[in-house]
Amino acid sequence: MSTARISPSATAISATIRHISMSPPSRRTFLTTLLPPLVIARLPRKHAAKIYSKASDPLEVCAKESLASPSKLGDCPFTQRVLLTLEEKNLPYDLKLVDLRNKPEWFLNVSPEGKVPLIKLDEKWIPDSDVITEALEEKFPEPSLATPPEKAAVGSKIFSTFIGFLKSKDISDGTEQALLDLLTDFNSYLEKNGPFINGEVISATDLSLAPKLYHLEIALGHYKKWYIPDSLTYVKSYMKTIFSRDSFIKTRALVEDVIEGWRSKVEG
Ligand SMILES: N[C@@H](CCC(=O)N[C@@H](CS)C(=O)NCC(=O)O)C(=O)O
Repeated sequence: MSTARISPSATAISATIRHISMSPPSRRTFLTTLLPPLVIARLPRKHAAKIYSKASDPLEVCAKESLASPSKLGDCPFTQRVLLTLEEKNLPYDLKLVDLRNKPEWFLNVSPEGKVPLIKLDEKWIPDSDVITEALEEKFPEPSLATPPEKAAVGSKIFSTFIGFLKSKDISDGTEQALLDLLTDFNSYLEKNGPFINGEVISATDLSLAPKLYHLEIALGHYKKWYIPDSLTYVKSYMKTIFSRDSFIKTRALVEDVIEGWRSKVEG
């Protein structure tokens, strides 16, 4: 009689952490495994550096767990920004989903502020999407996602202005107009400089802004029946283009999570 050995699943080991491997090993991971170090060392420096600068093991990322569907990715735009960066750089990663309503001890030990996203780089857990995306750009420079400094602040006030409008209970307090003005400026910017913030290529600033526009569209549509005017054609097509990229589809939050995530801001 034969016996089968069953290993406990990650879910069984921990109710609050779940691991989801999001990518197969990249081509360069394959190369580092296949090519002996001596061969890599003999390659022209440019190629050798590229091969060595790829993560061979999946990078560990802590992300918010969905409220609507446990064991799915939750609704954090800062986490999506980090995941989009990993996807666009073709870096493999393992997600550790954290229930933010019931933060596990191990998570609080590595994230003193108790916030996601968090990534493990060189054996250290690093918090904050600004710091993480900069570190990824430095460590894995290709393909480059760097936005030229003079364009890095484009659209940066849209998110806080959207929150002001979402929370507003007074229709004449100017928050709607403030958001409309910023979106109109962004539309003009894209008309002259688009289709992305840095022209023809997607870059870090798009990956920061797009998840926030996704939240804006869902939350304002749901709570205020407010939609970005069709006349802002460049903004509309910018969103459509980015929202339909594979990287975005793979890392976006569920609509019901986004709605639930903003409820306290609207009602509170
Ligand atoms: N500035 C941080 C903000 C991160 C942040 O606020 N994350 C939220 C989730 S979207 C969080 O972890 N909040 C803690 C909580 O809900 O308890 C970044 O850019 O990473």
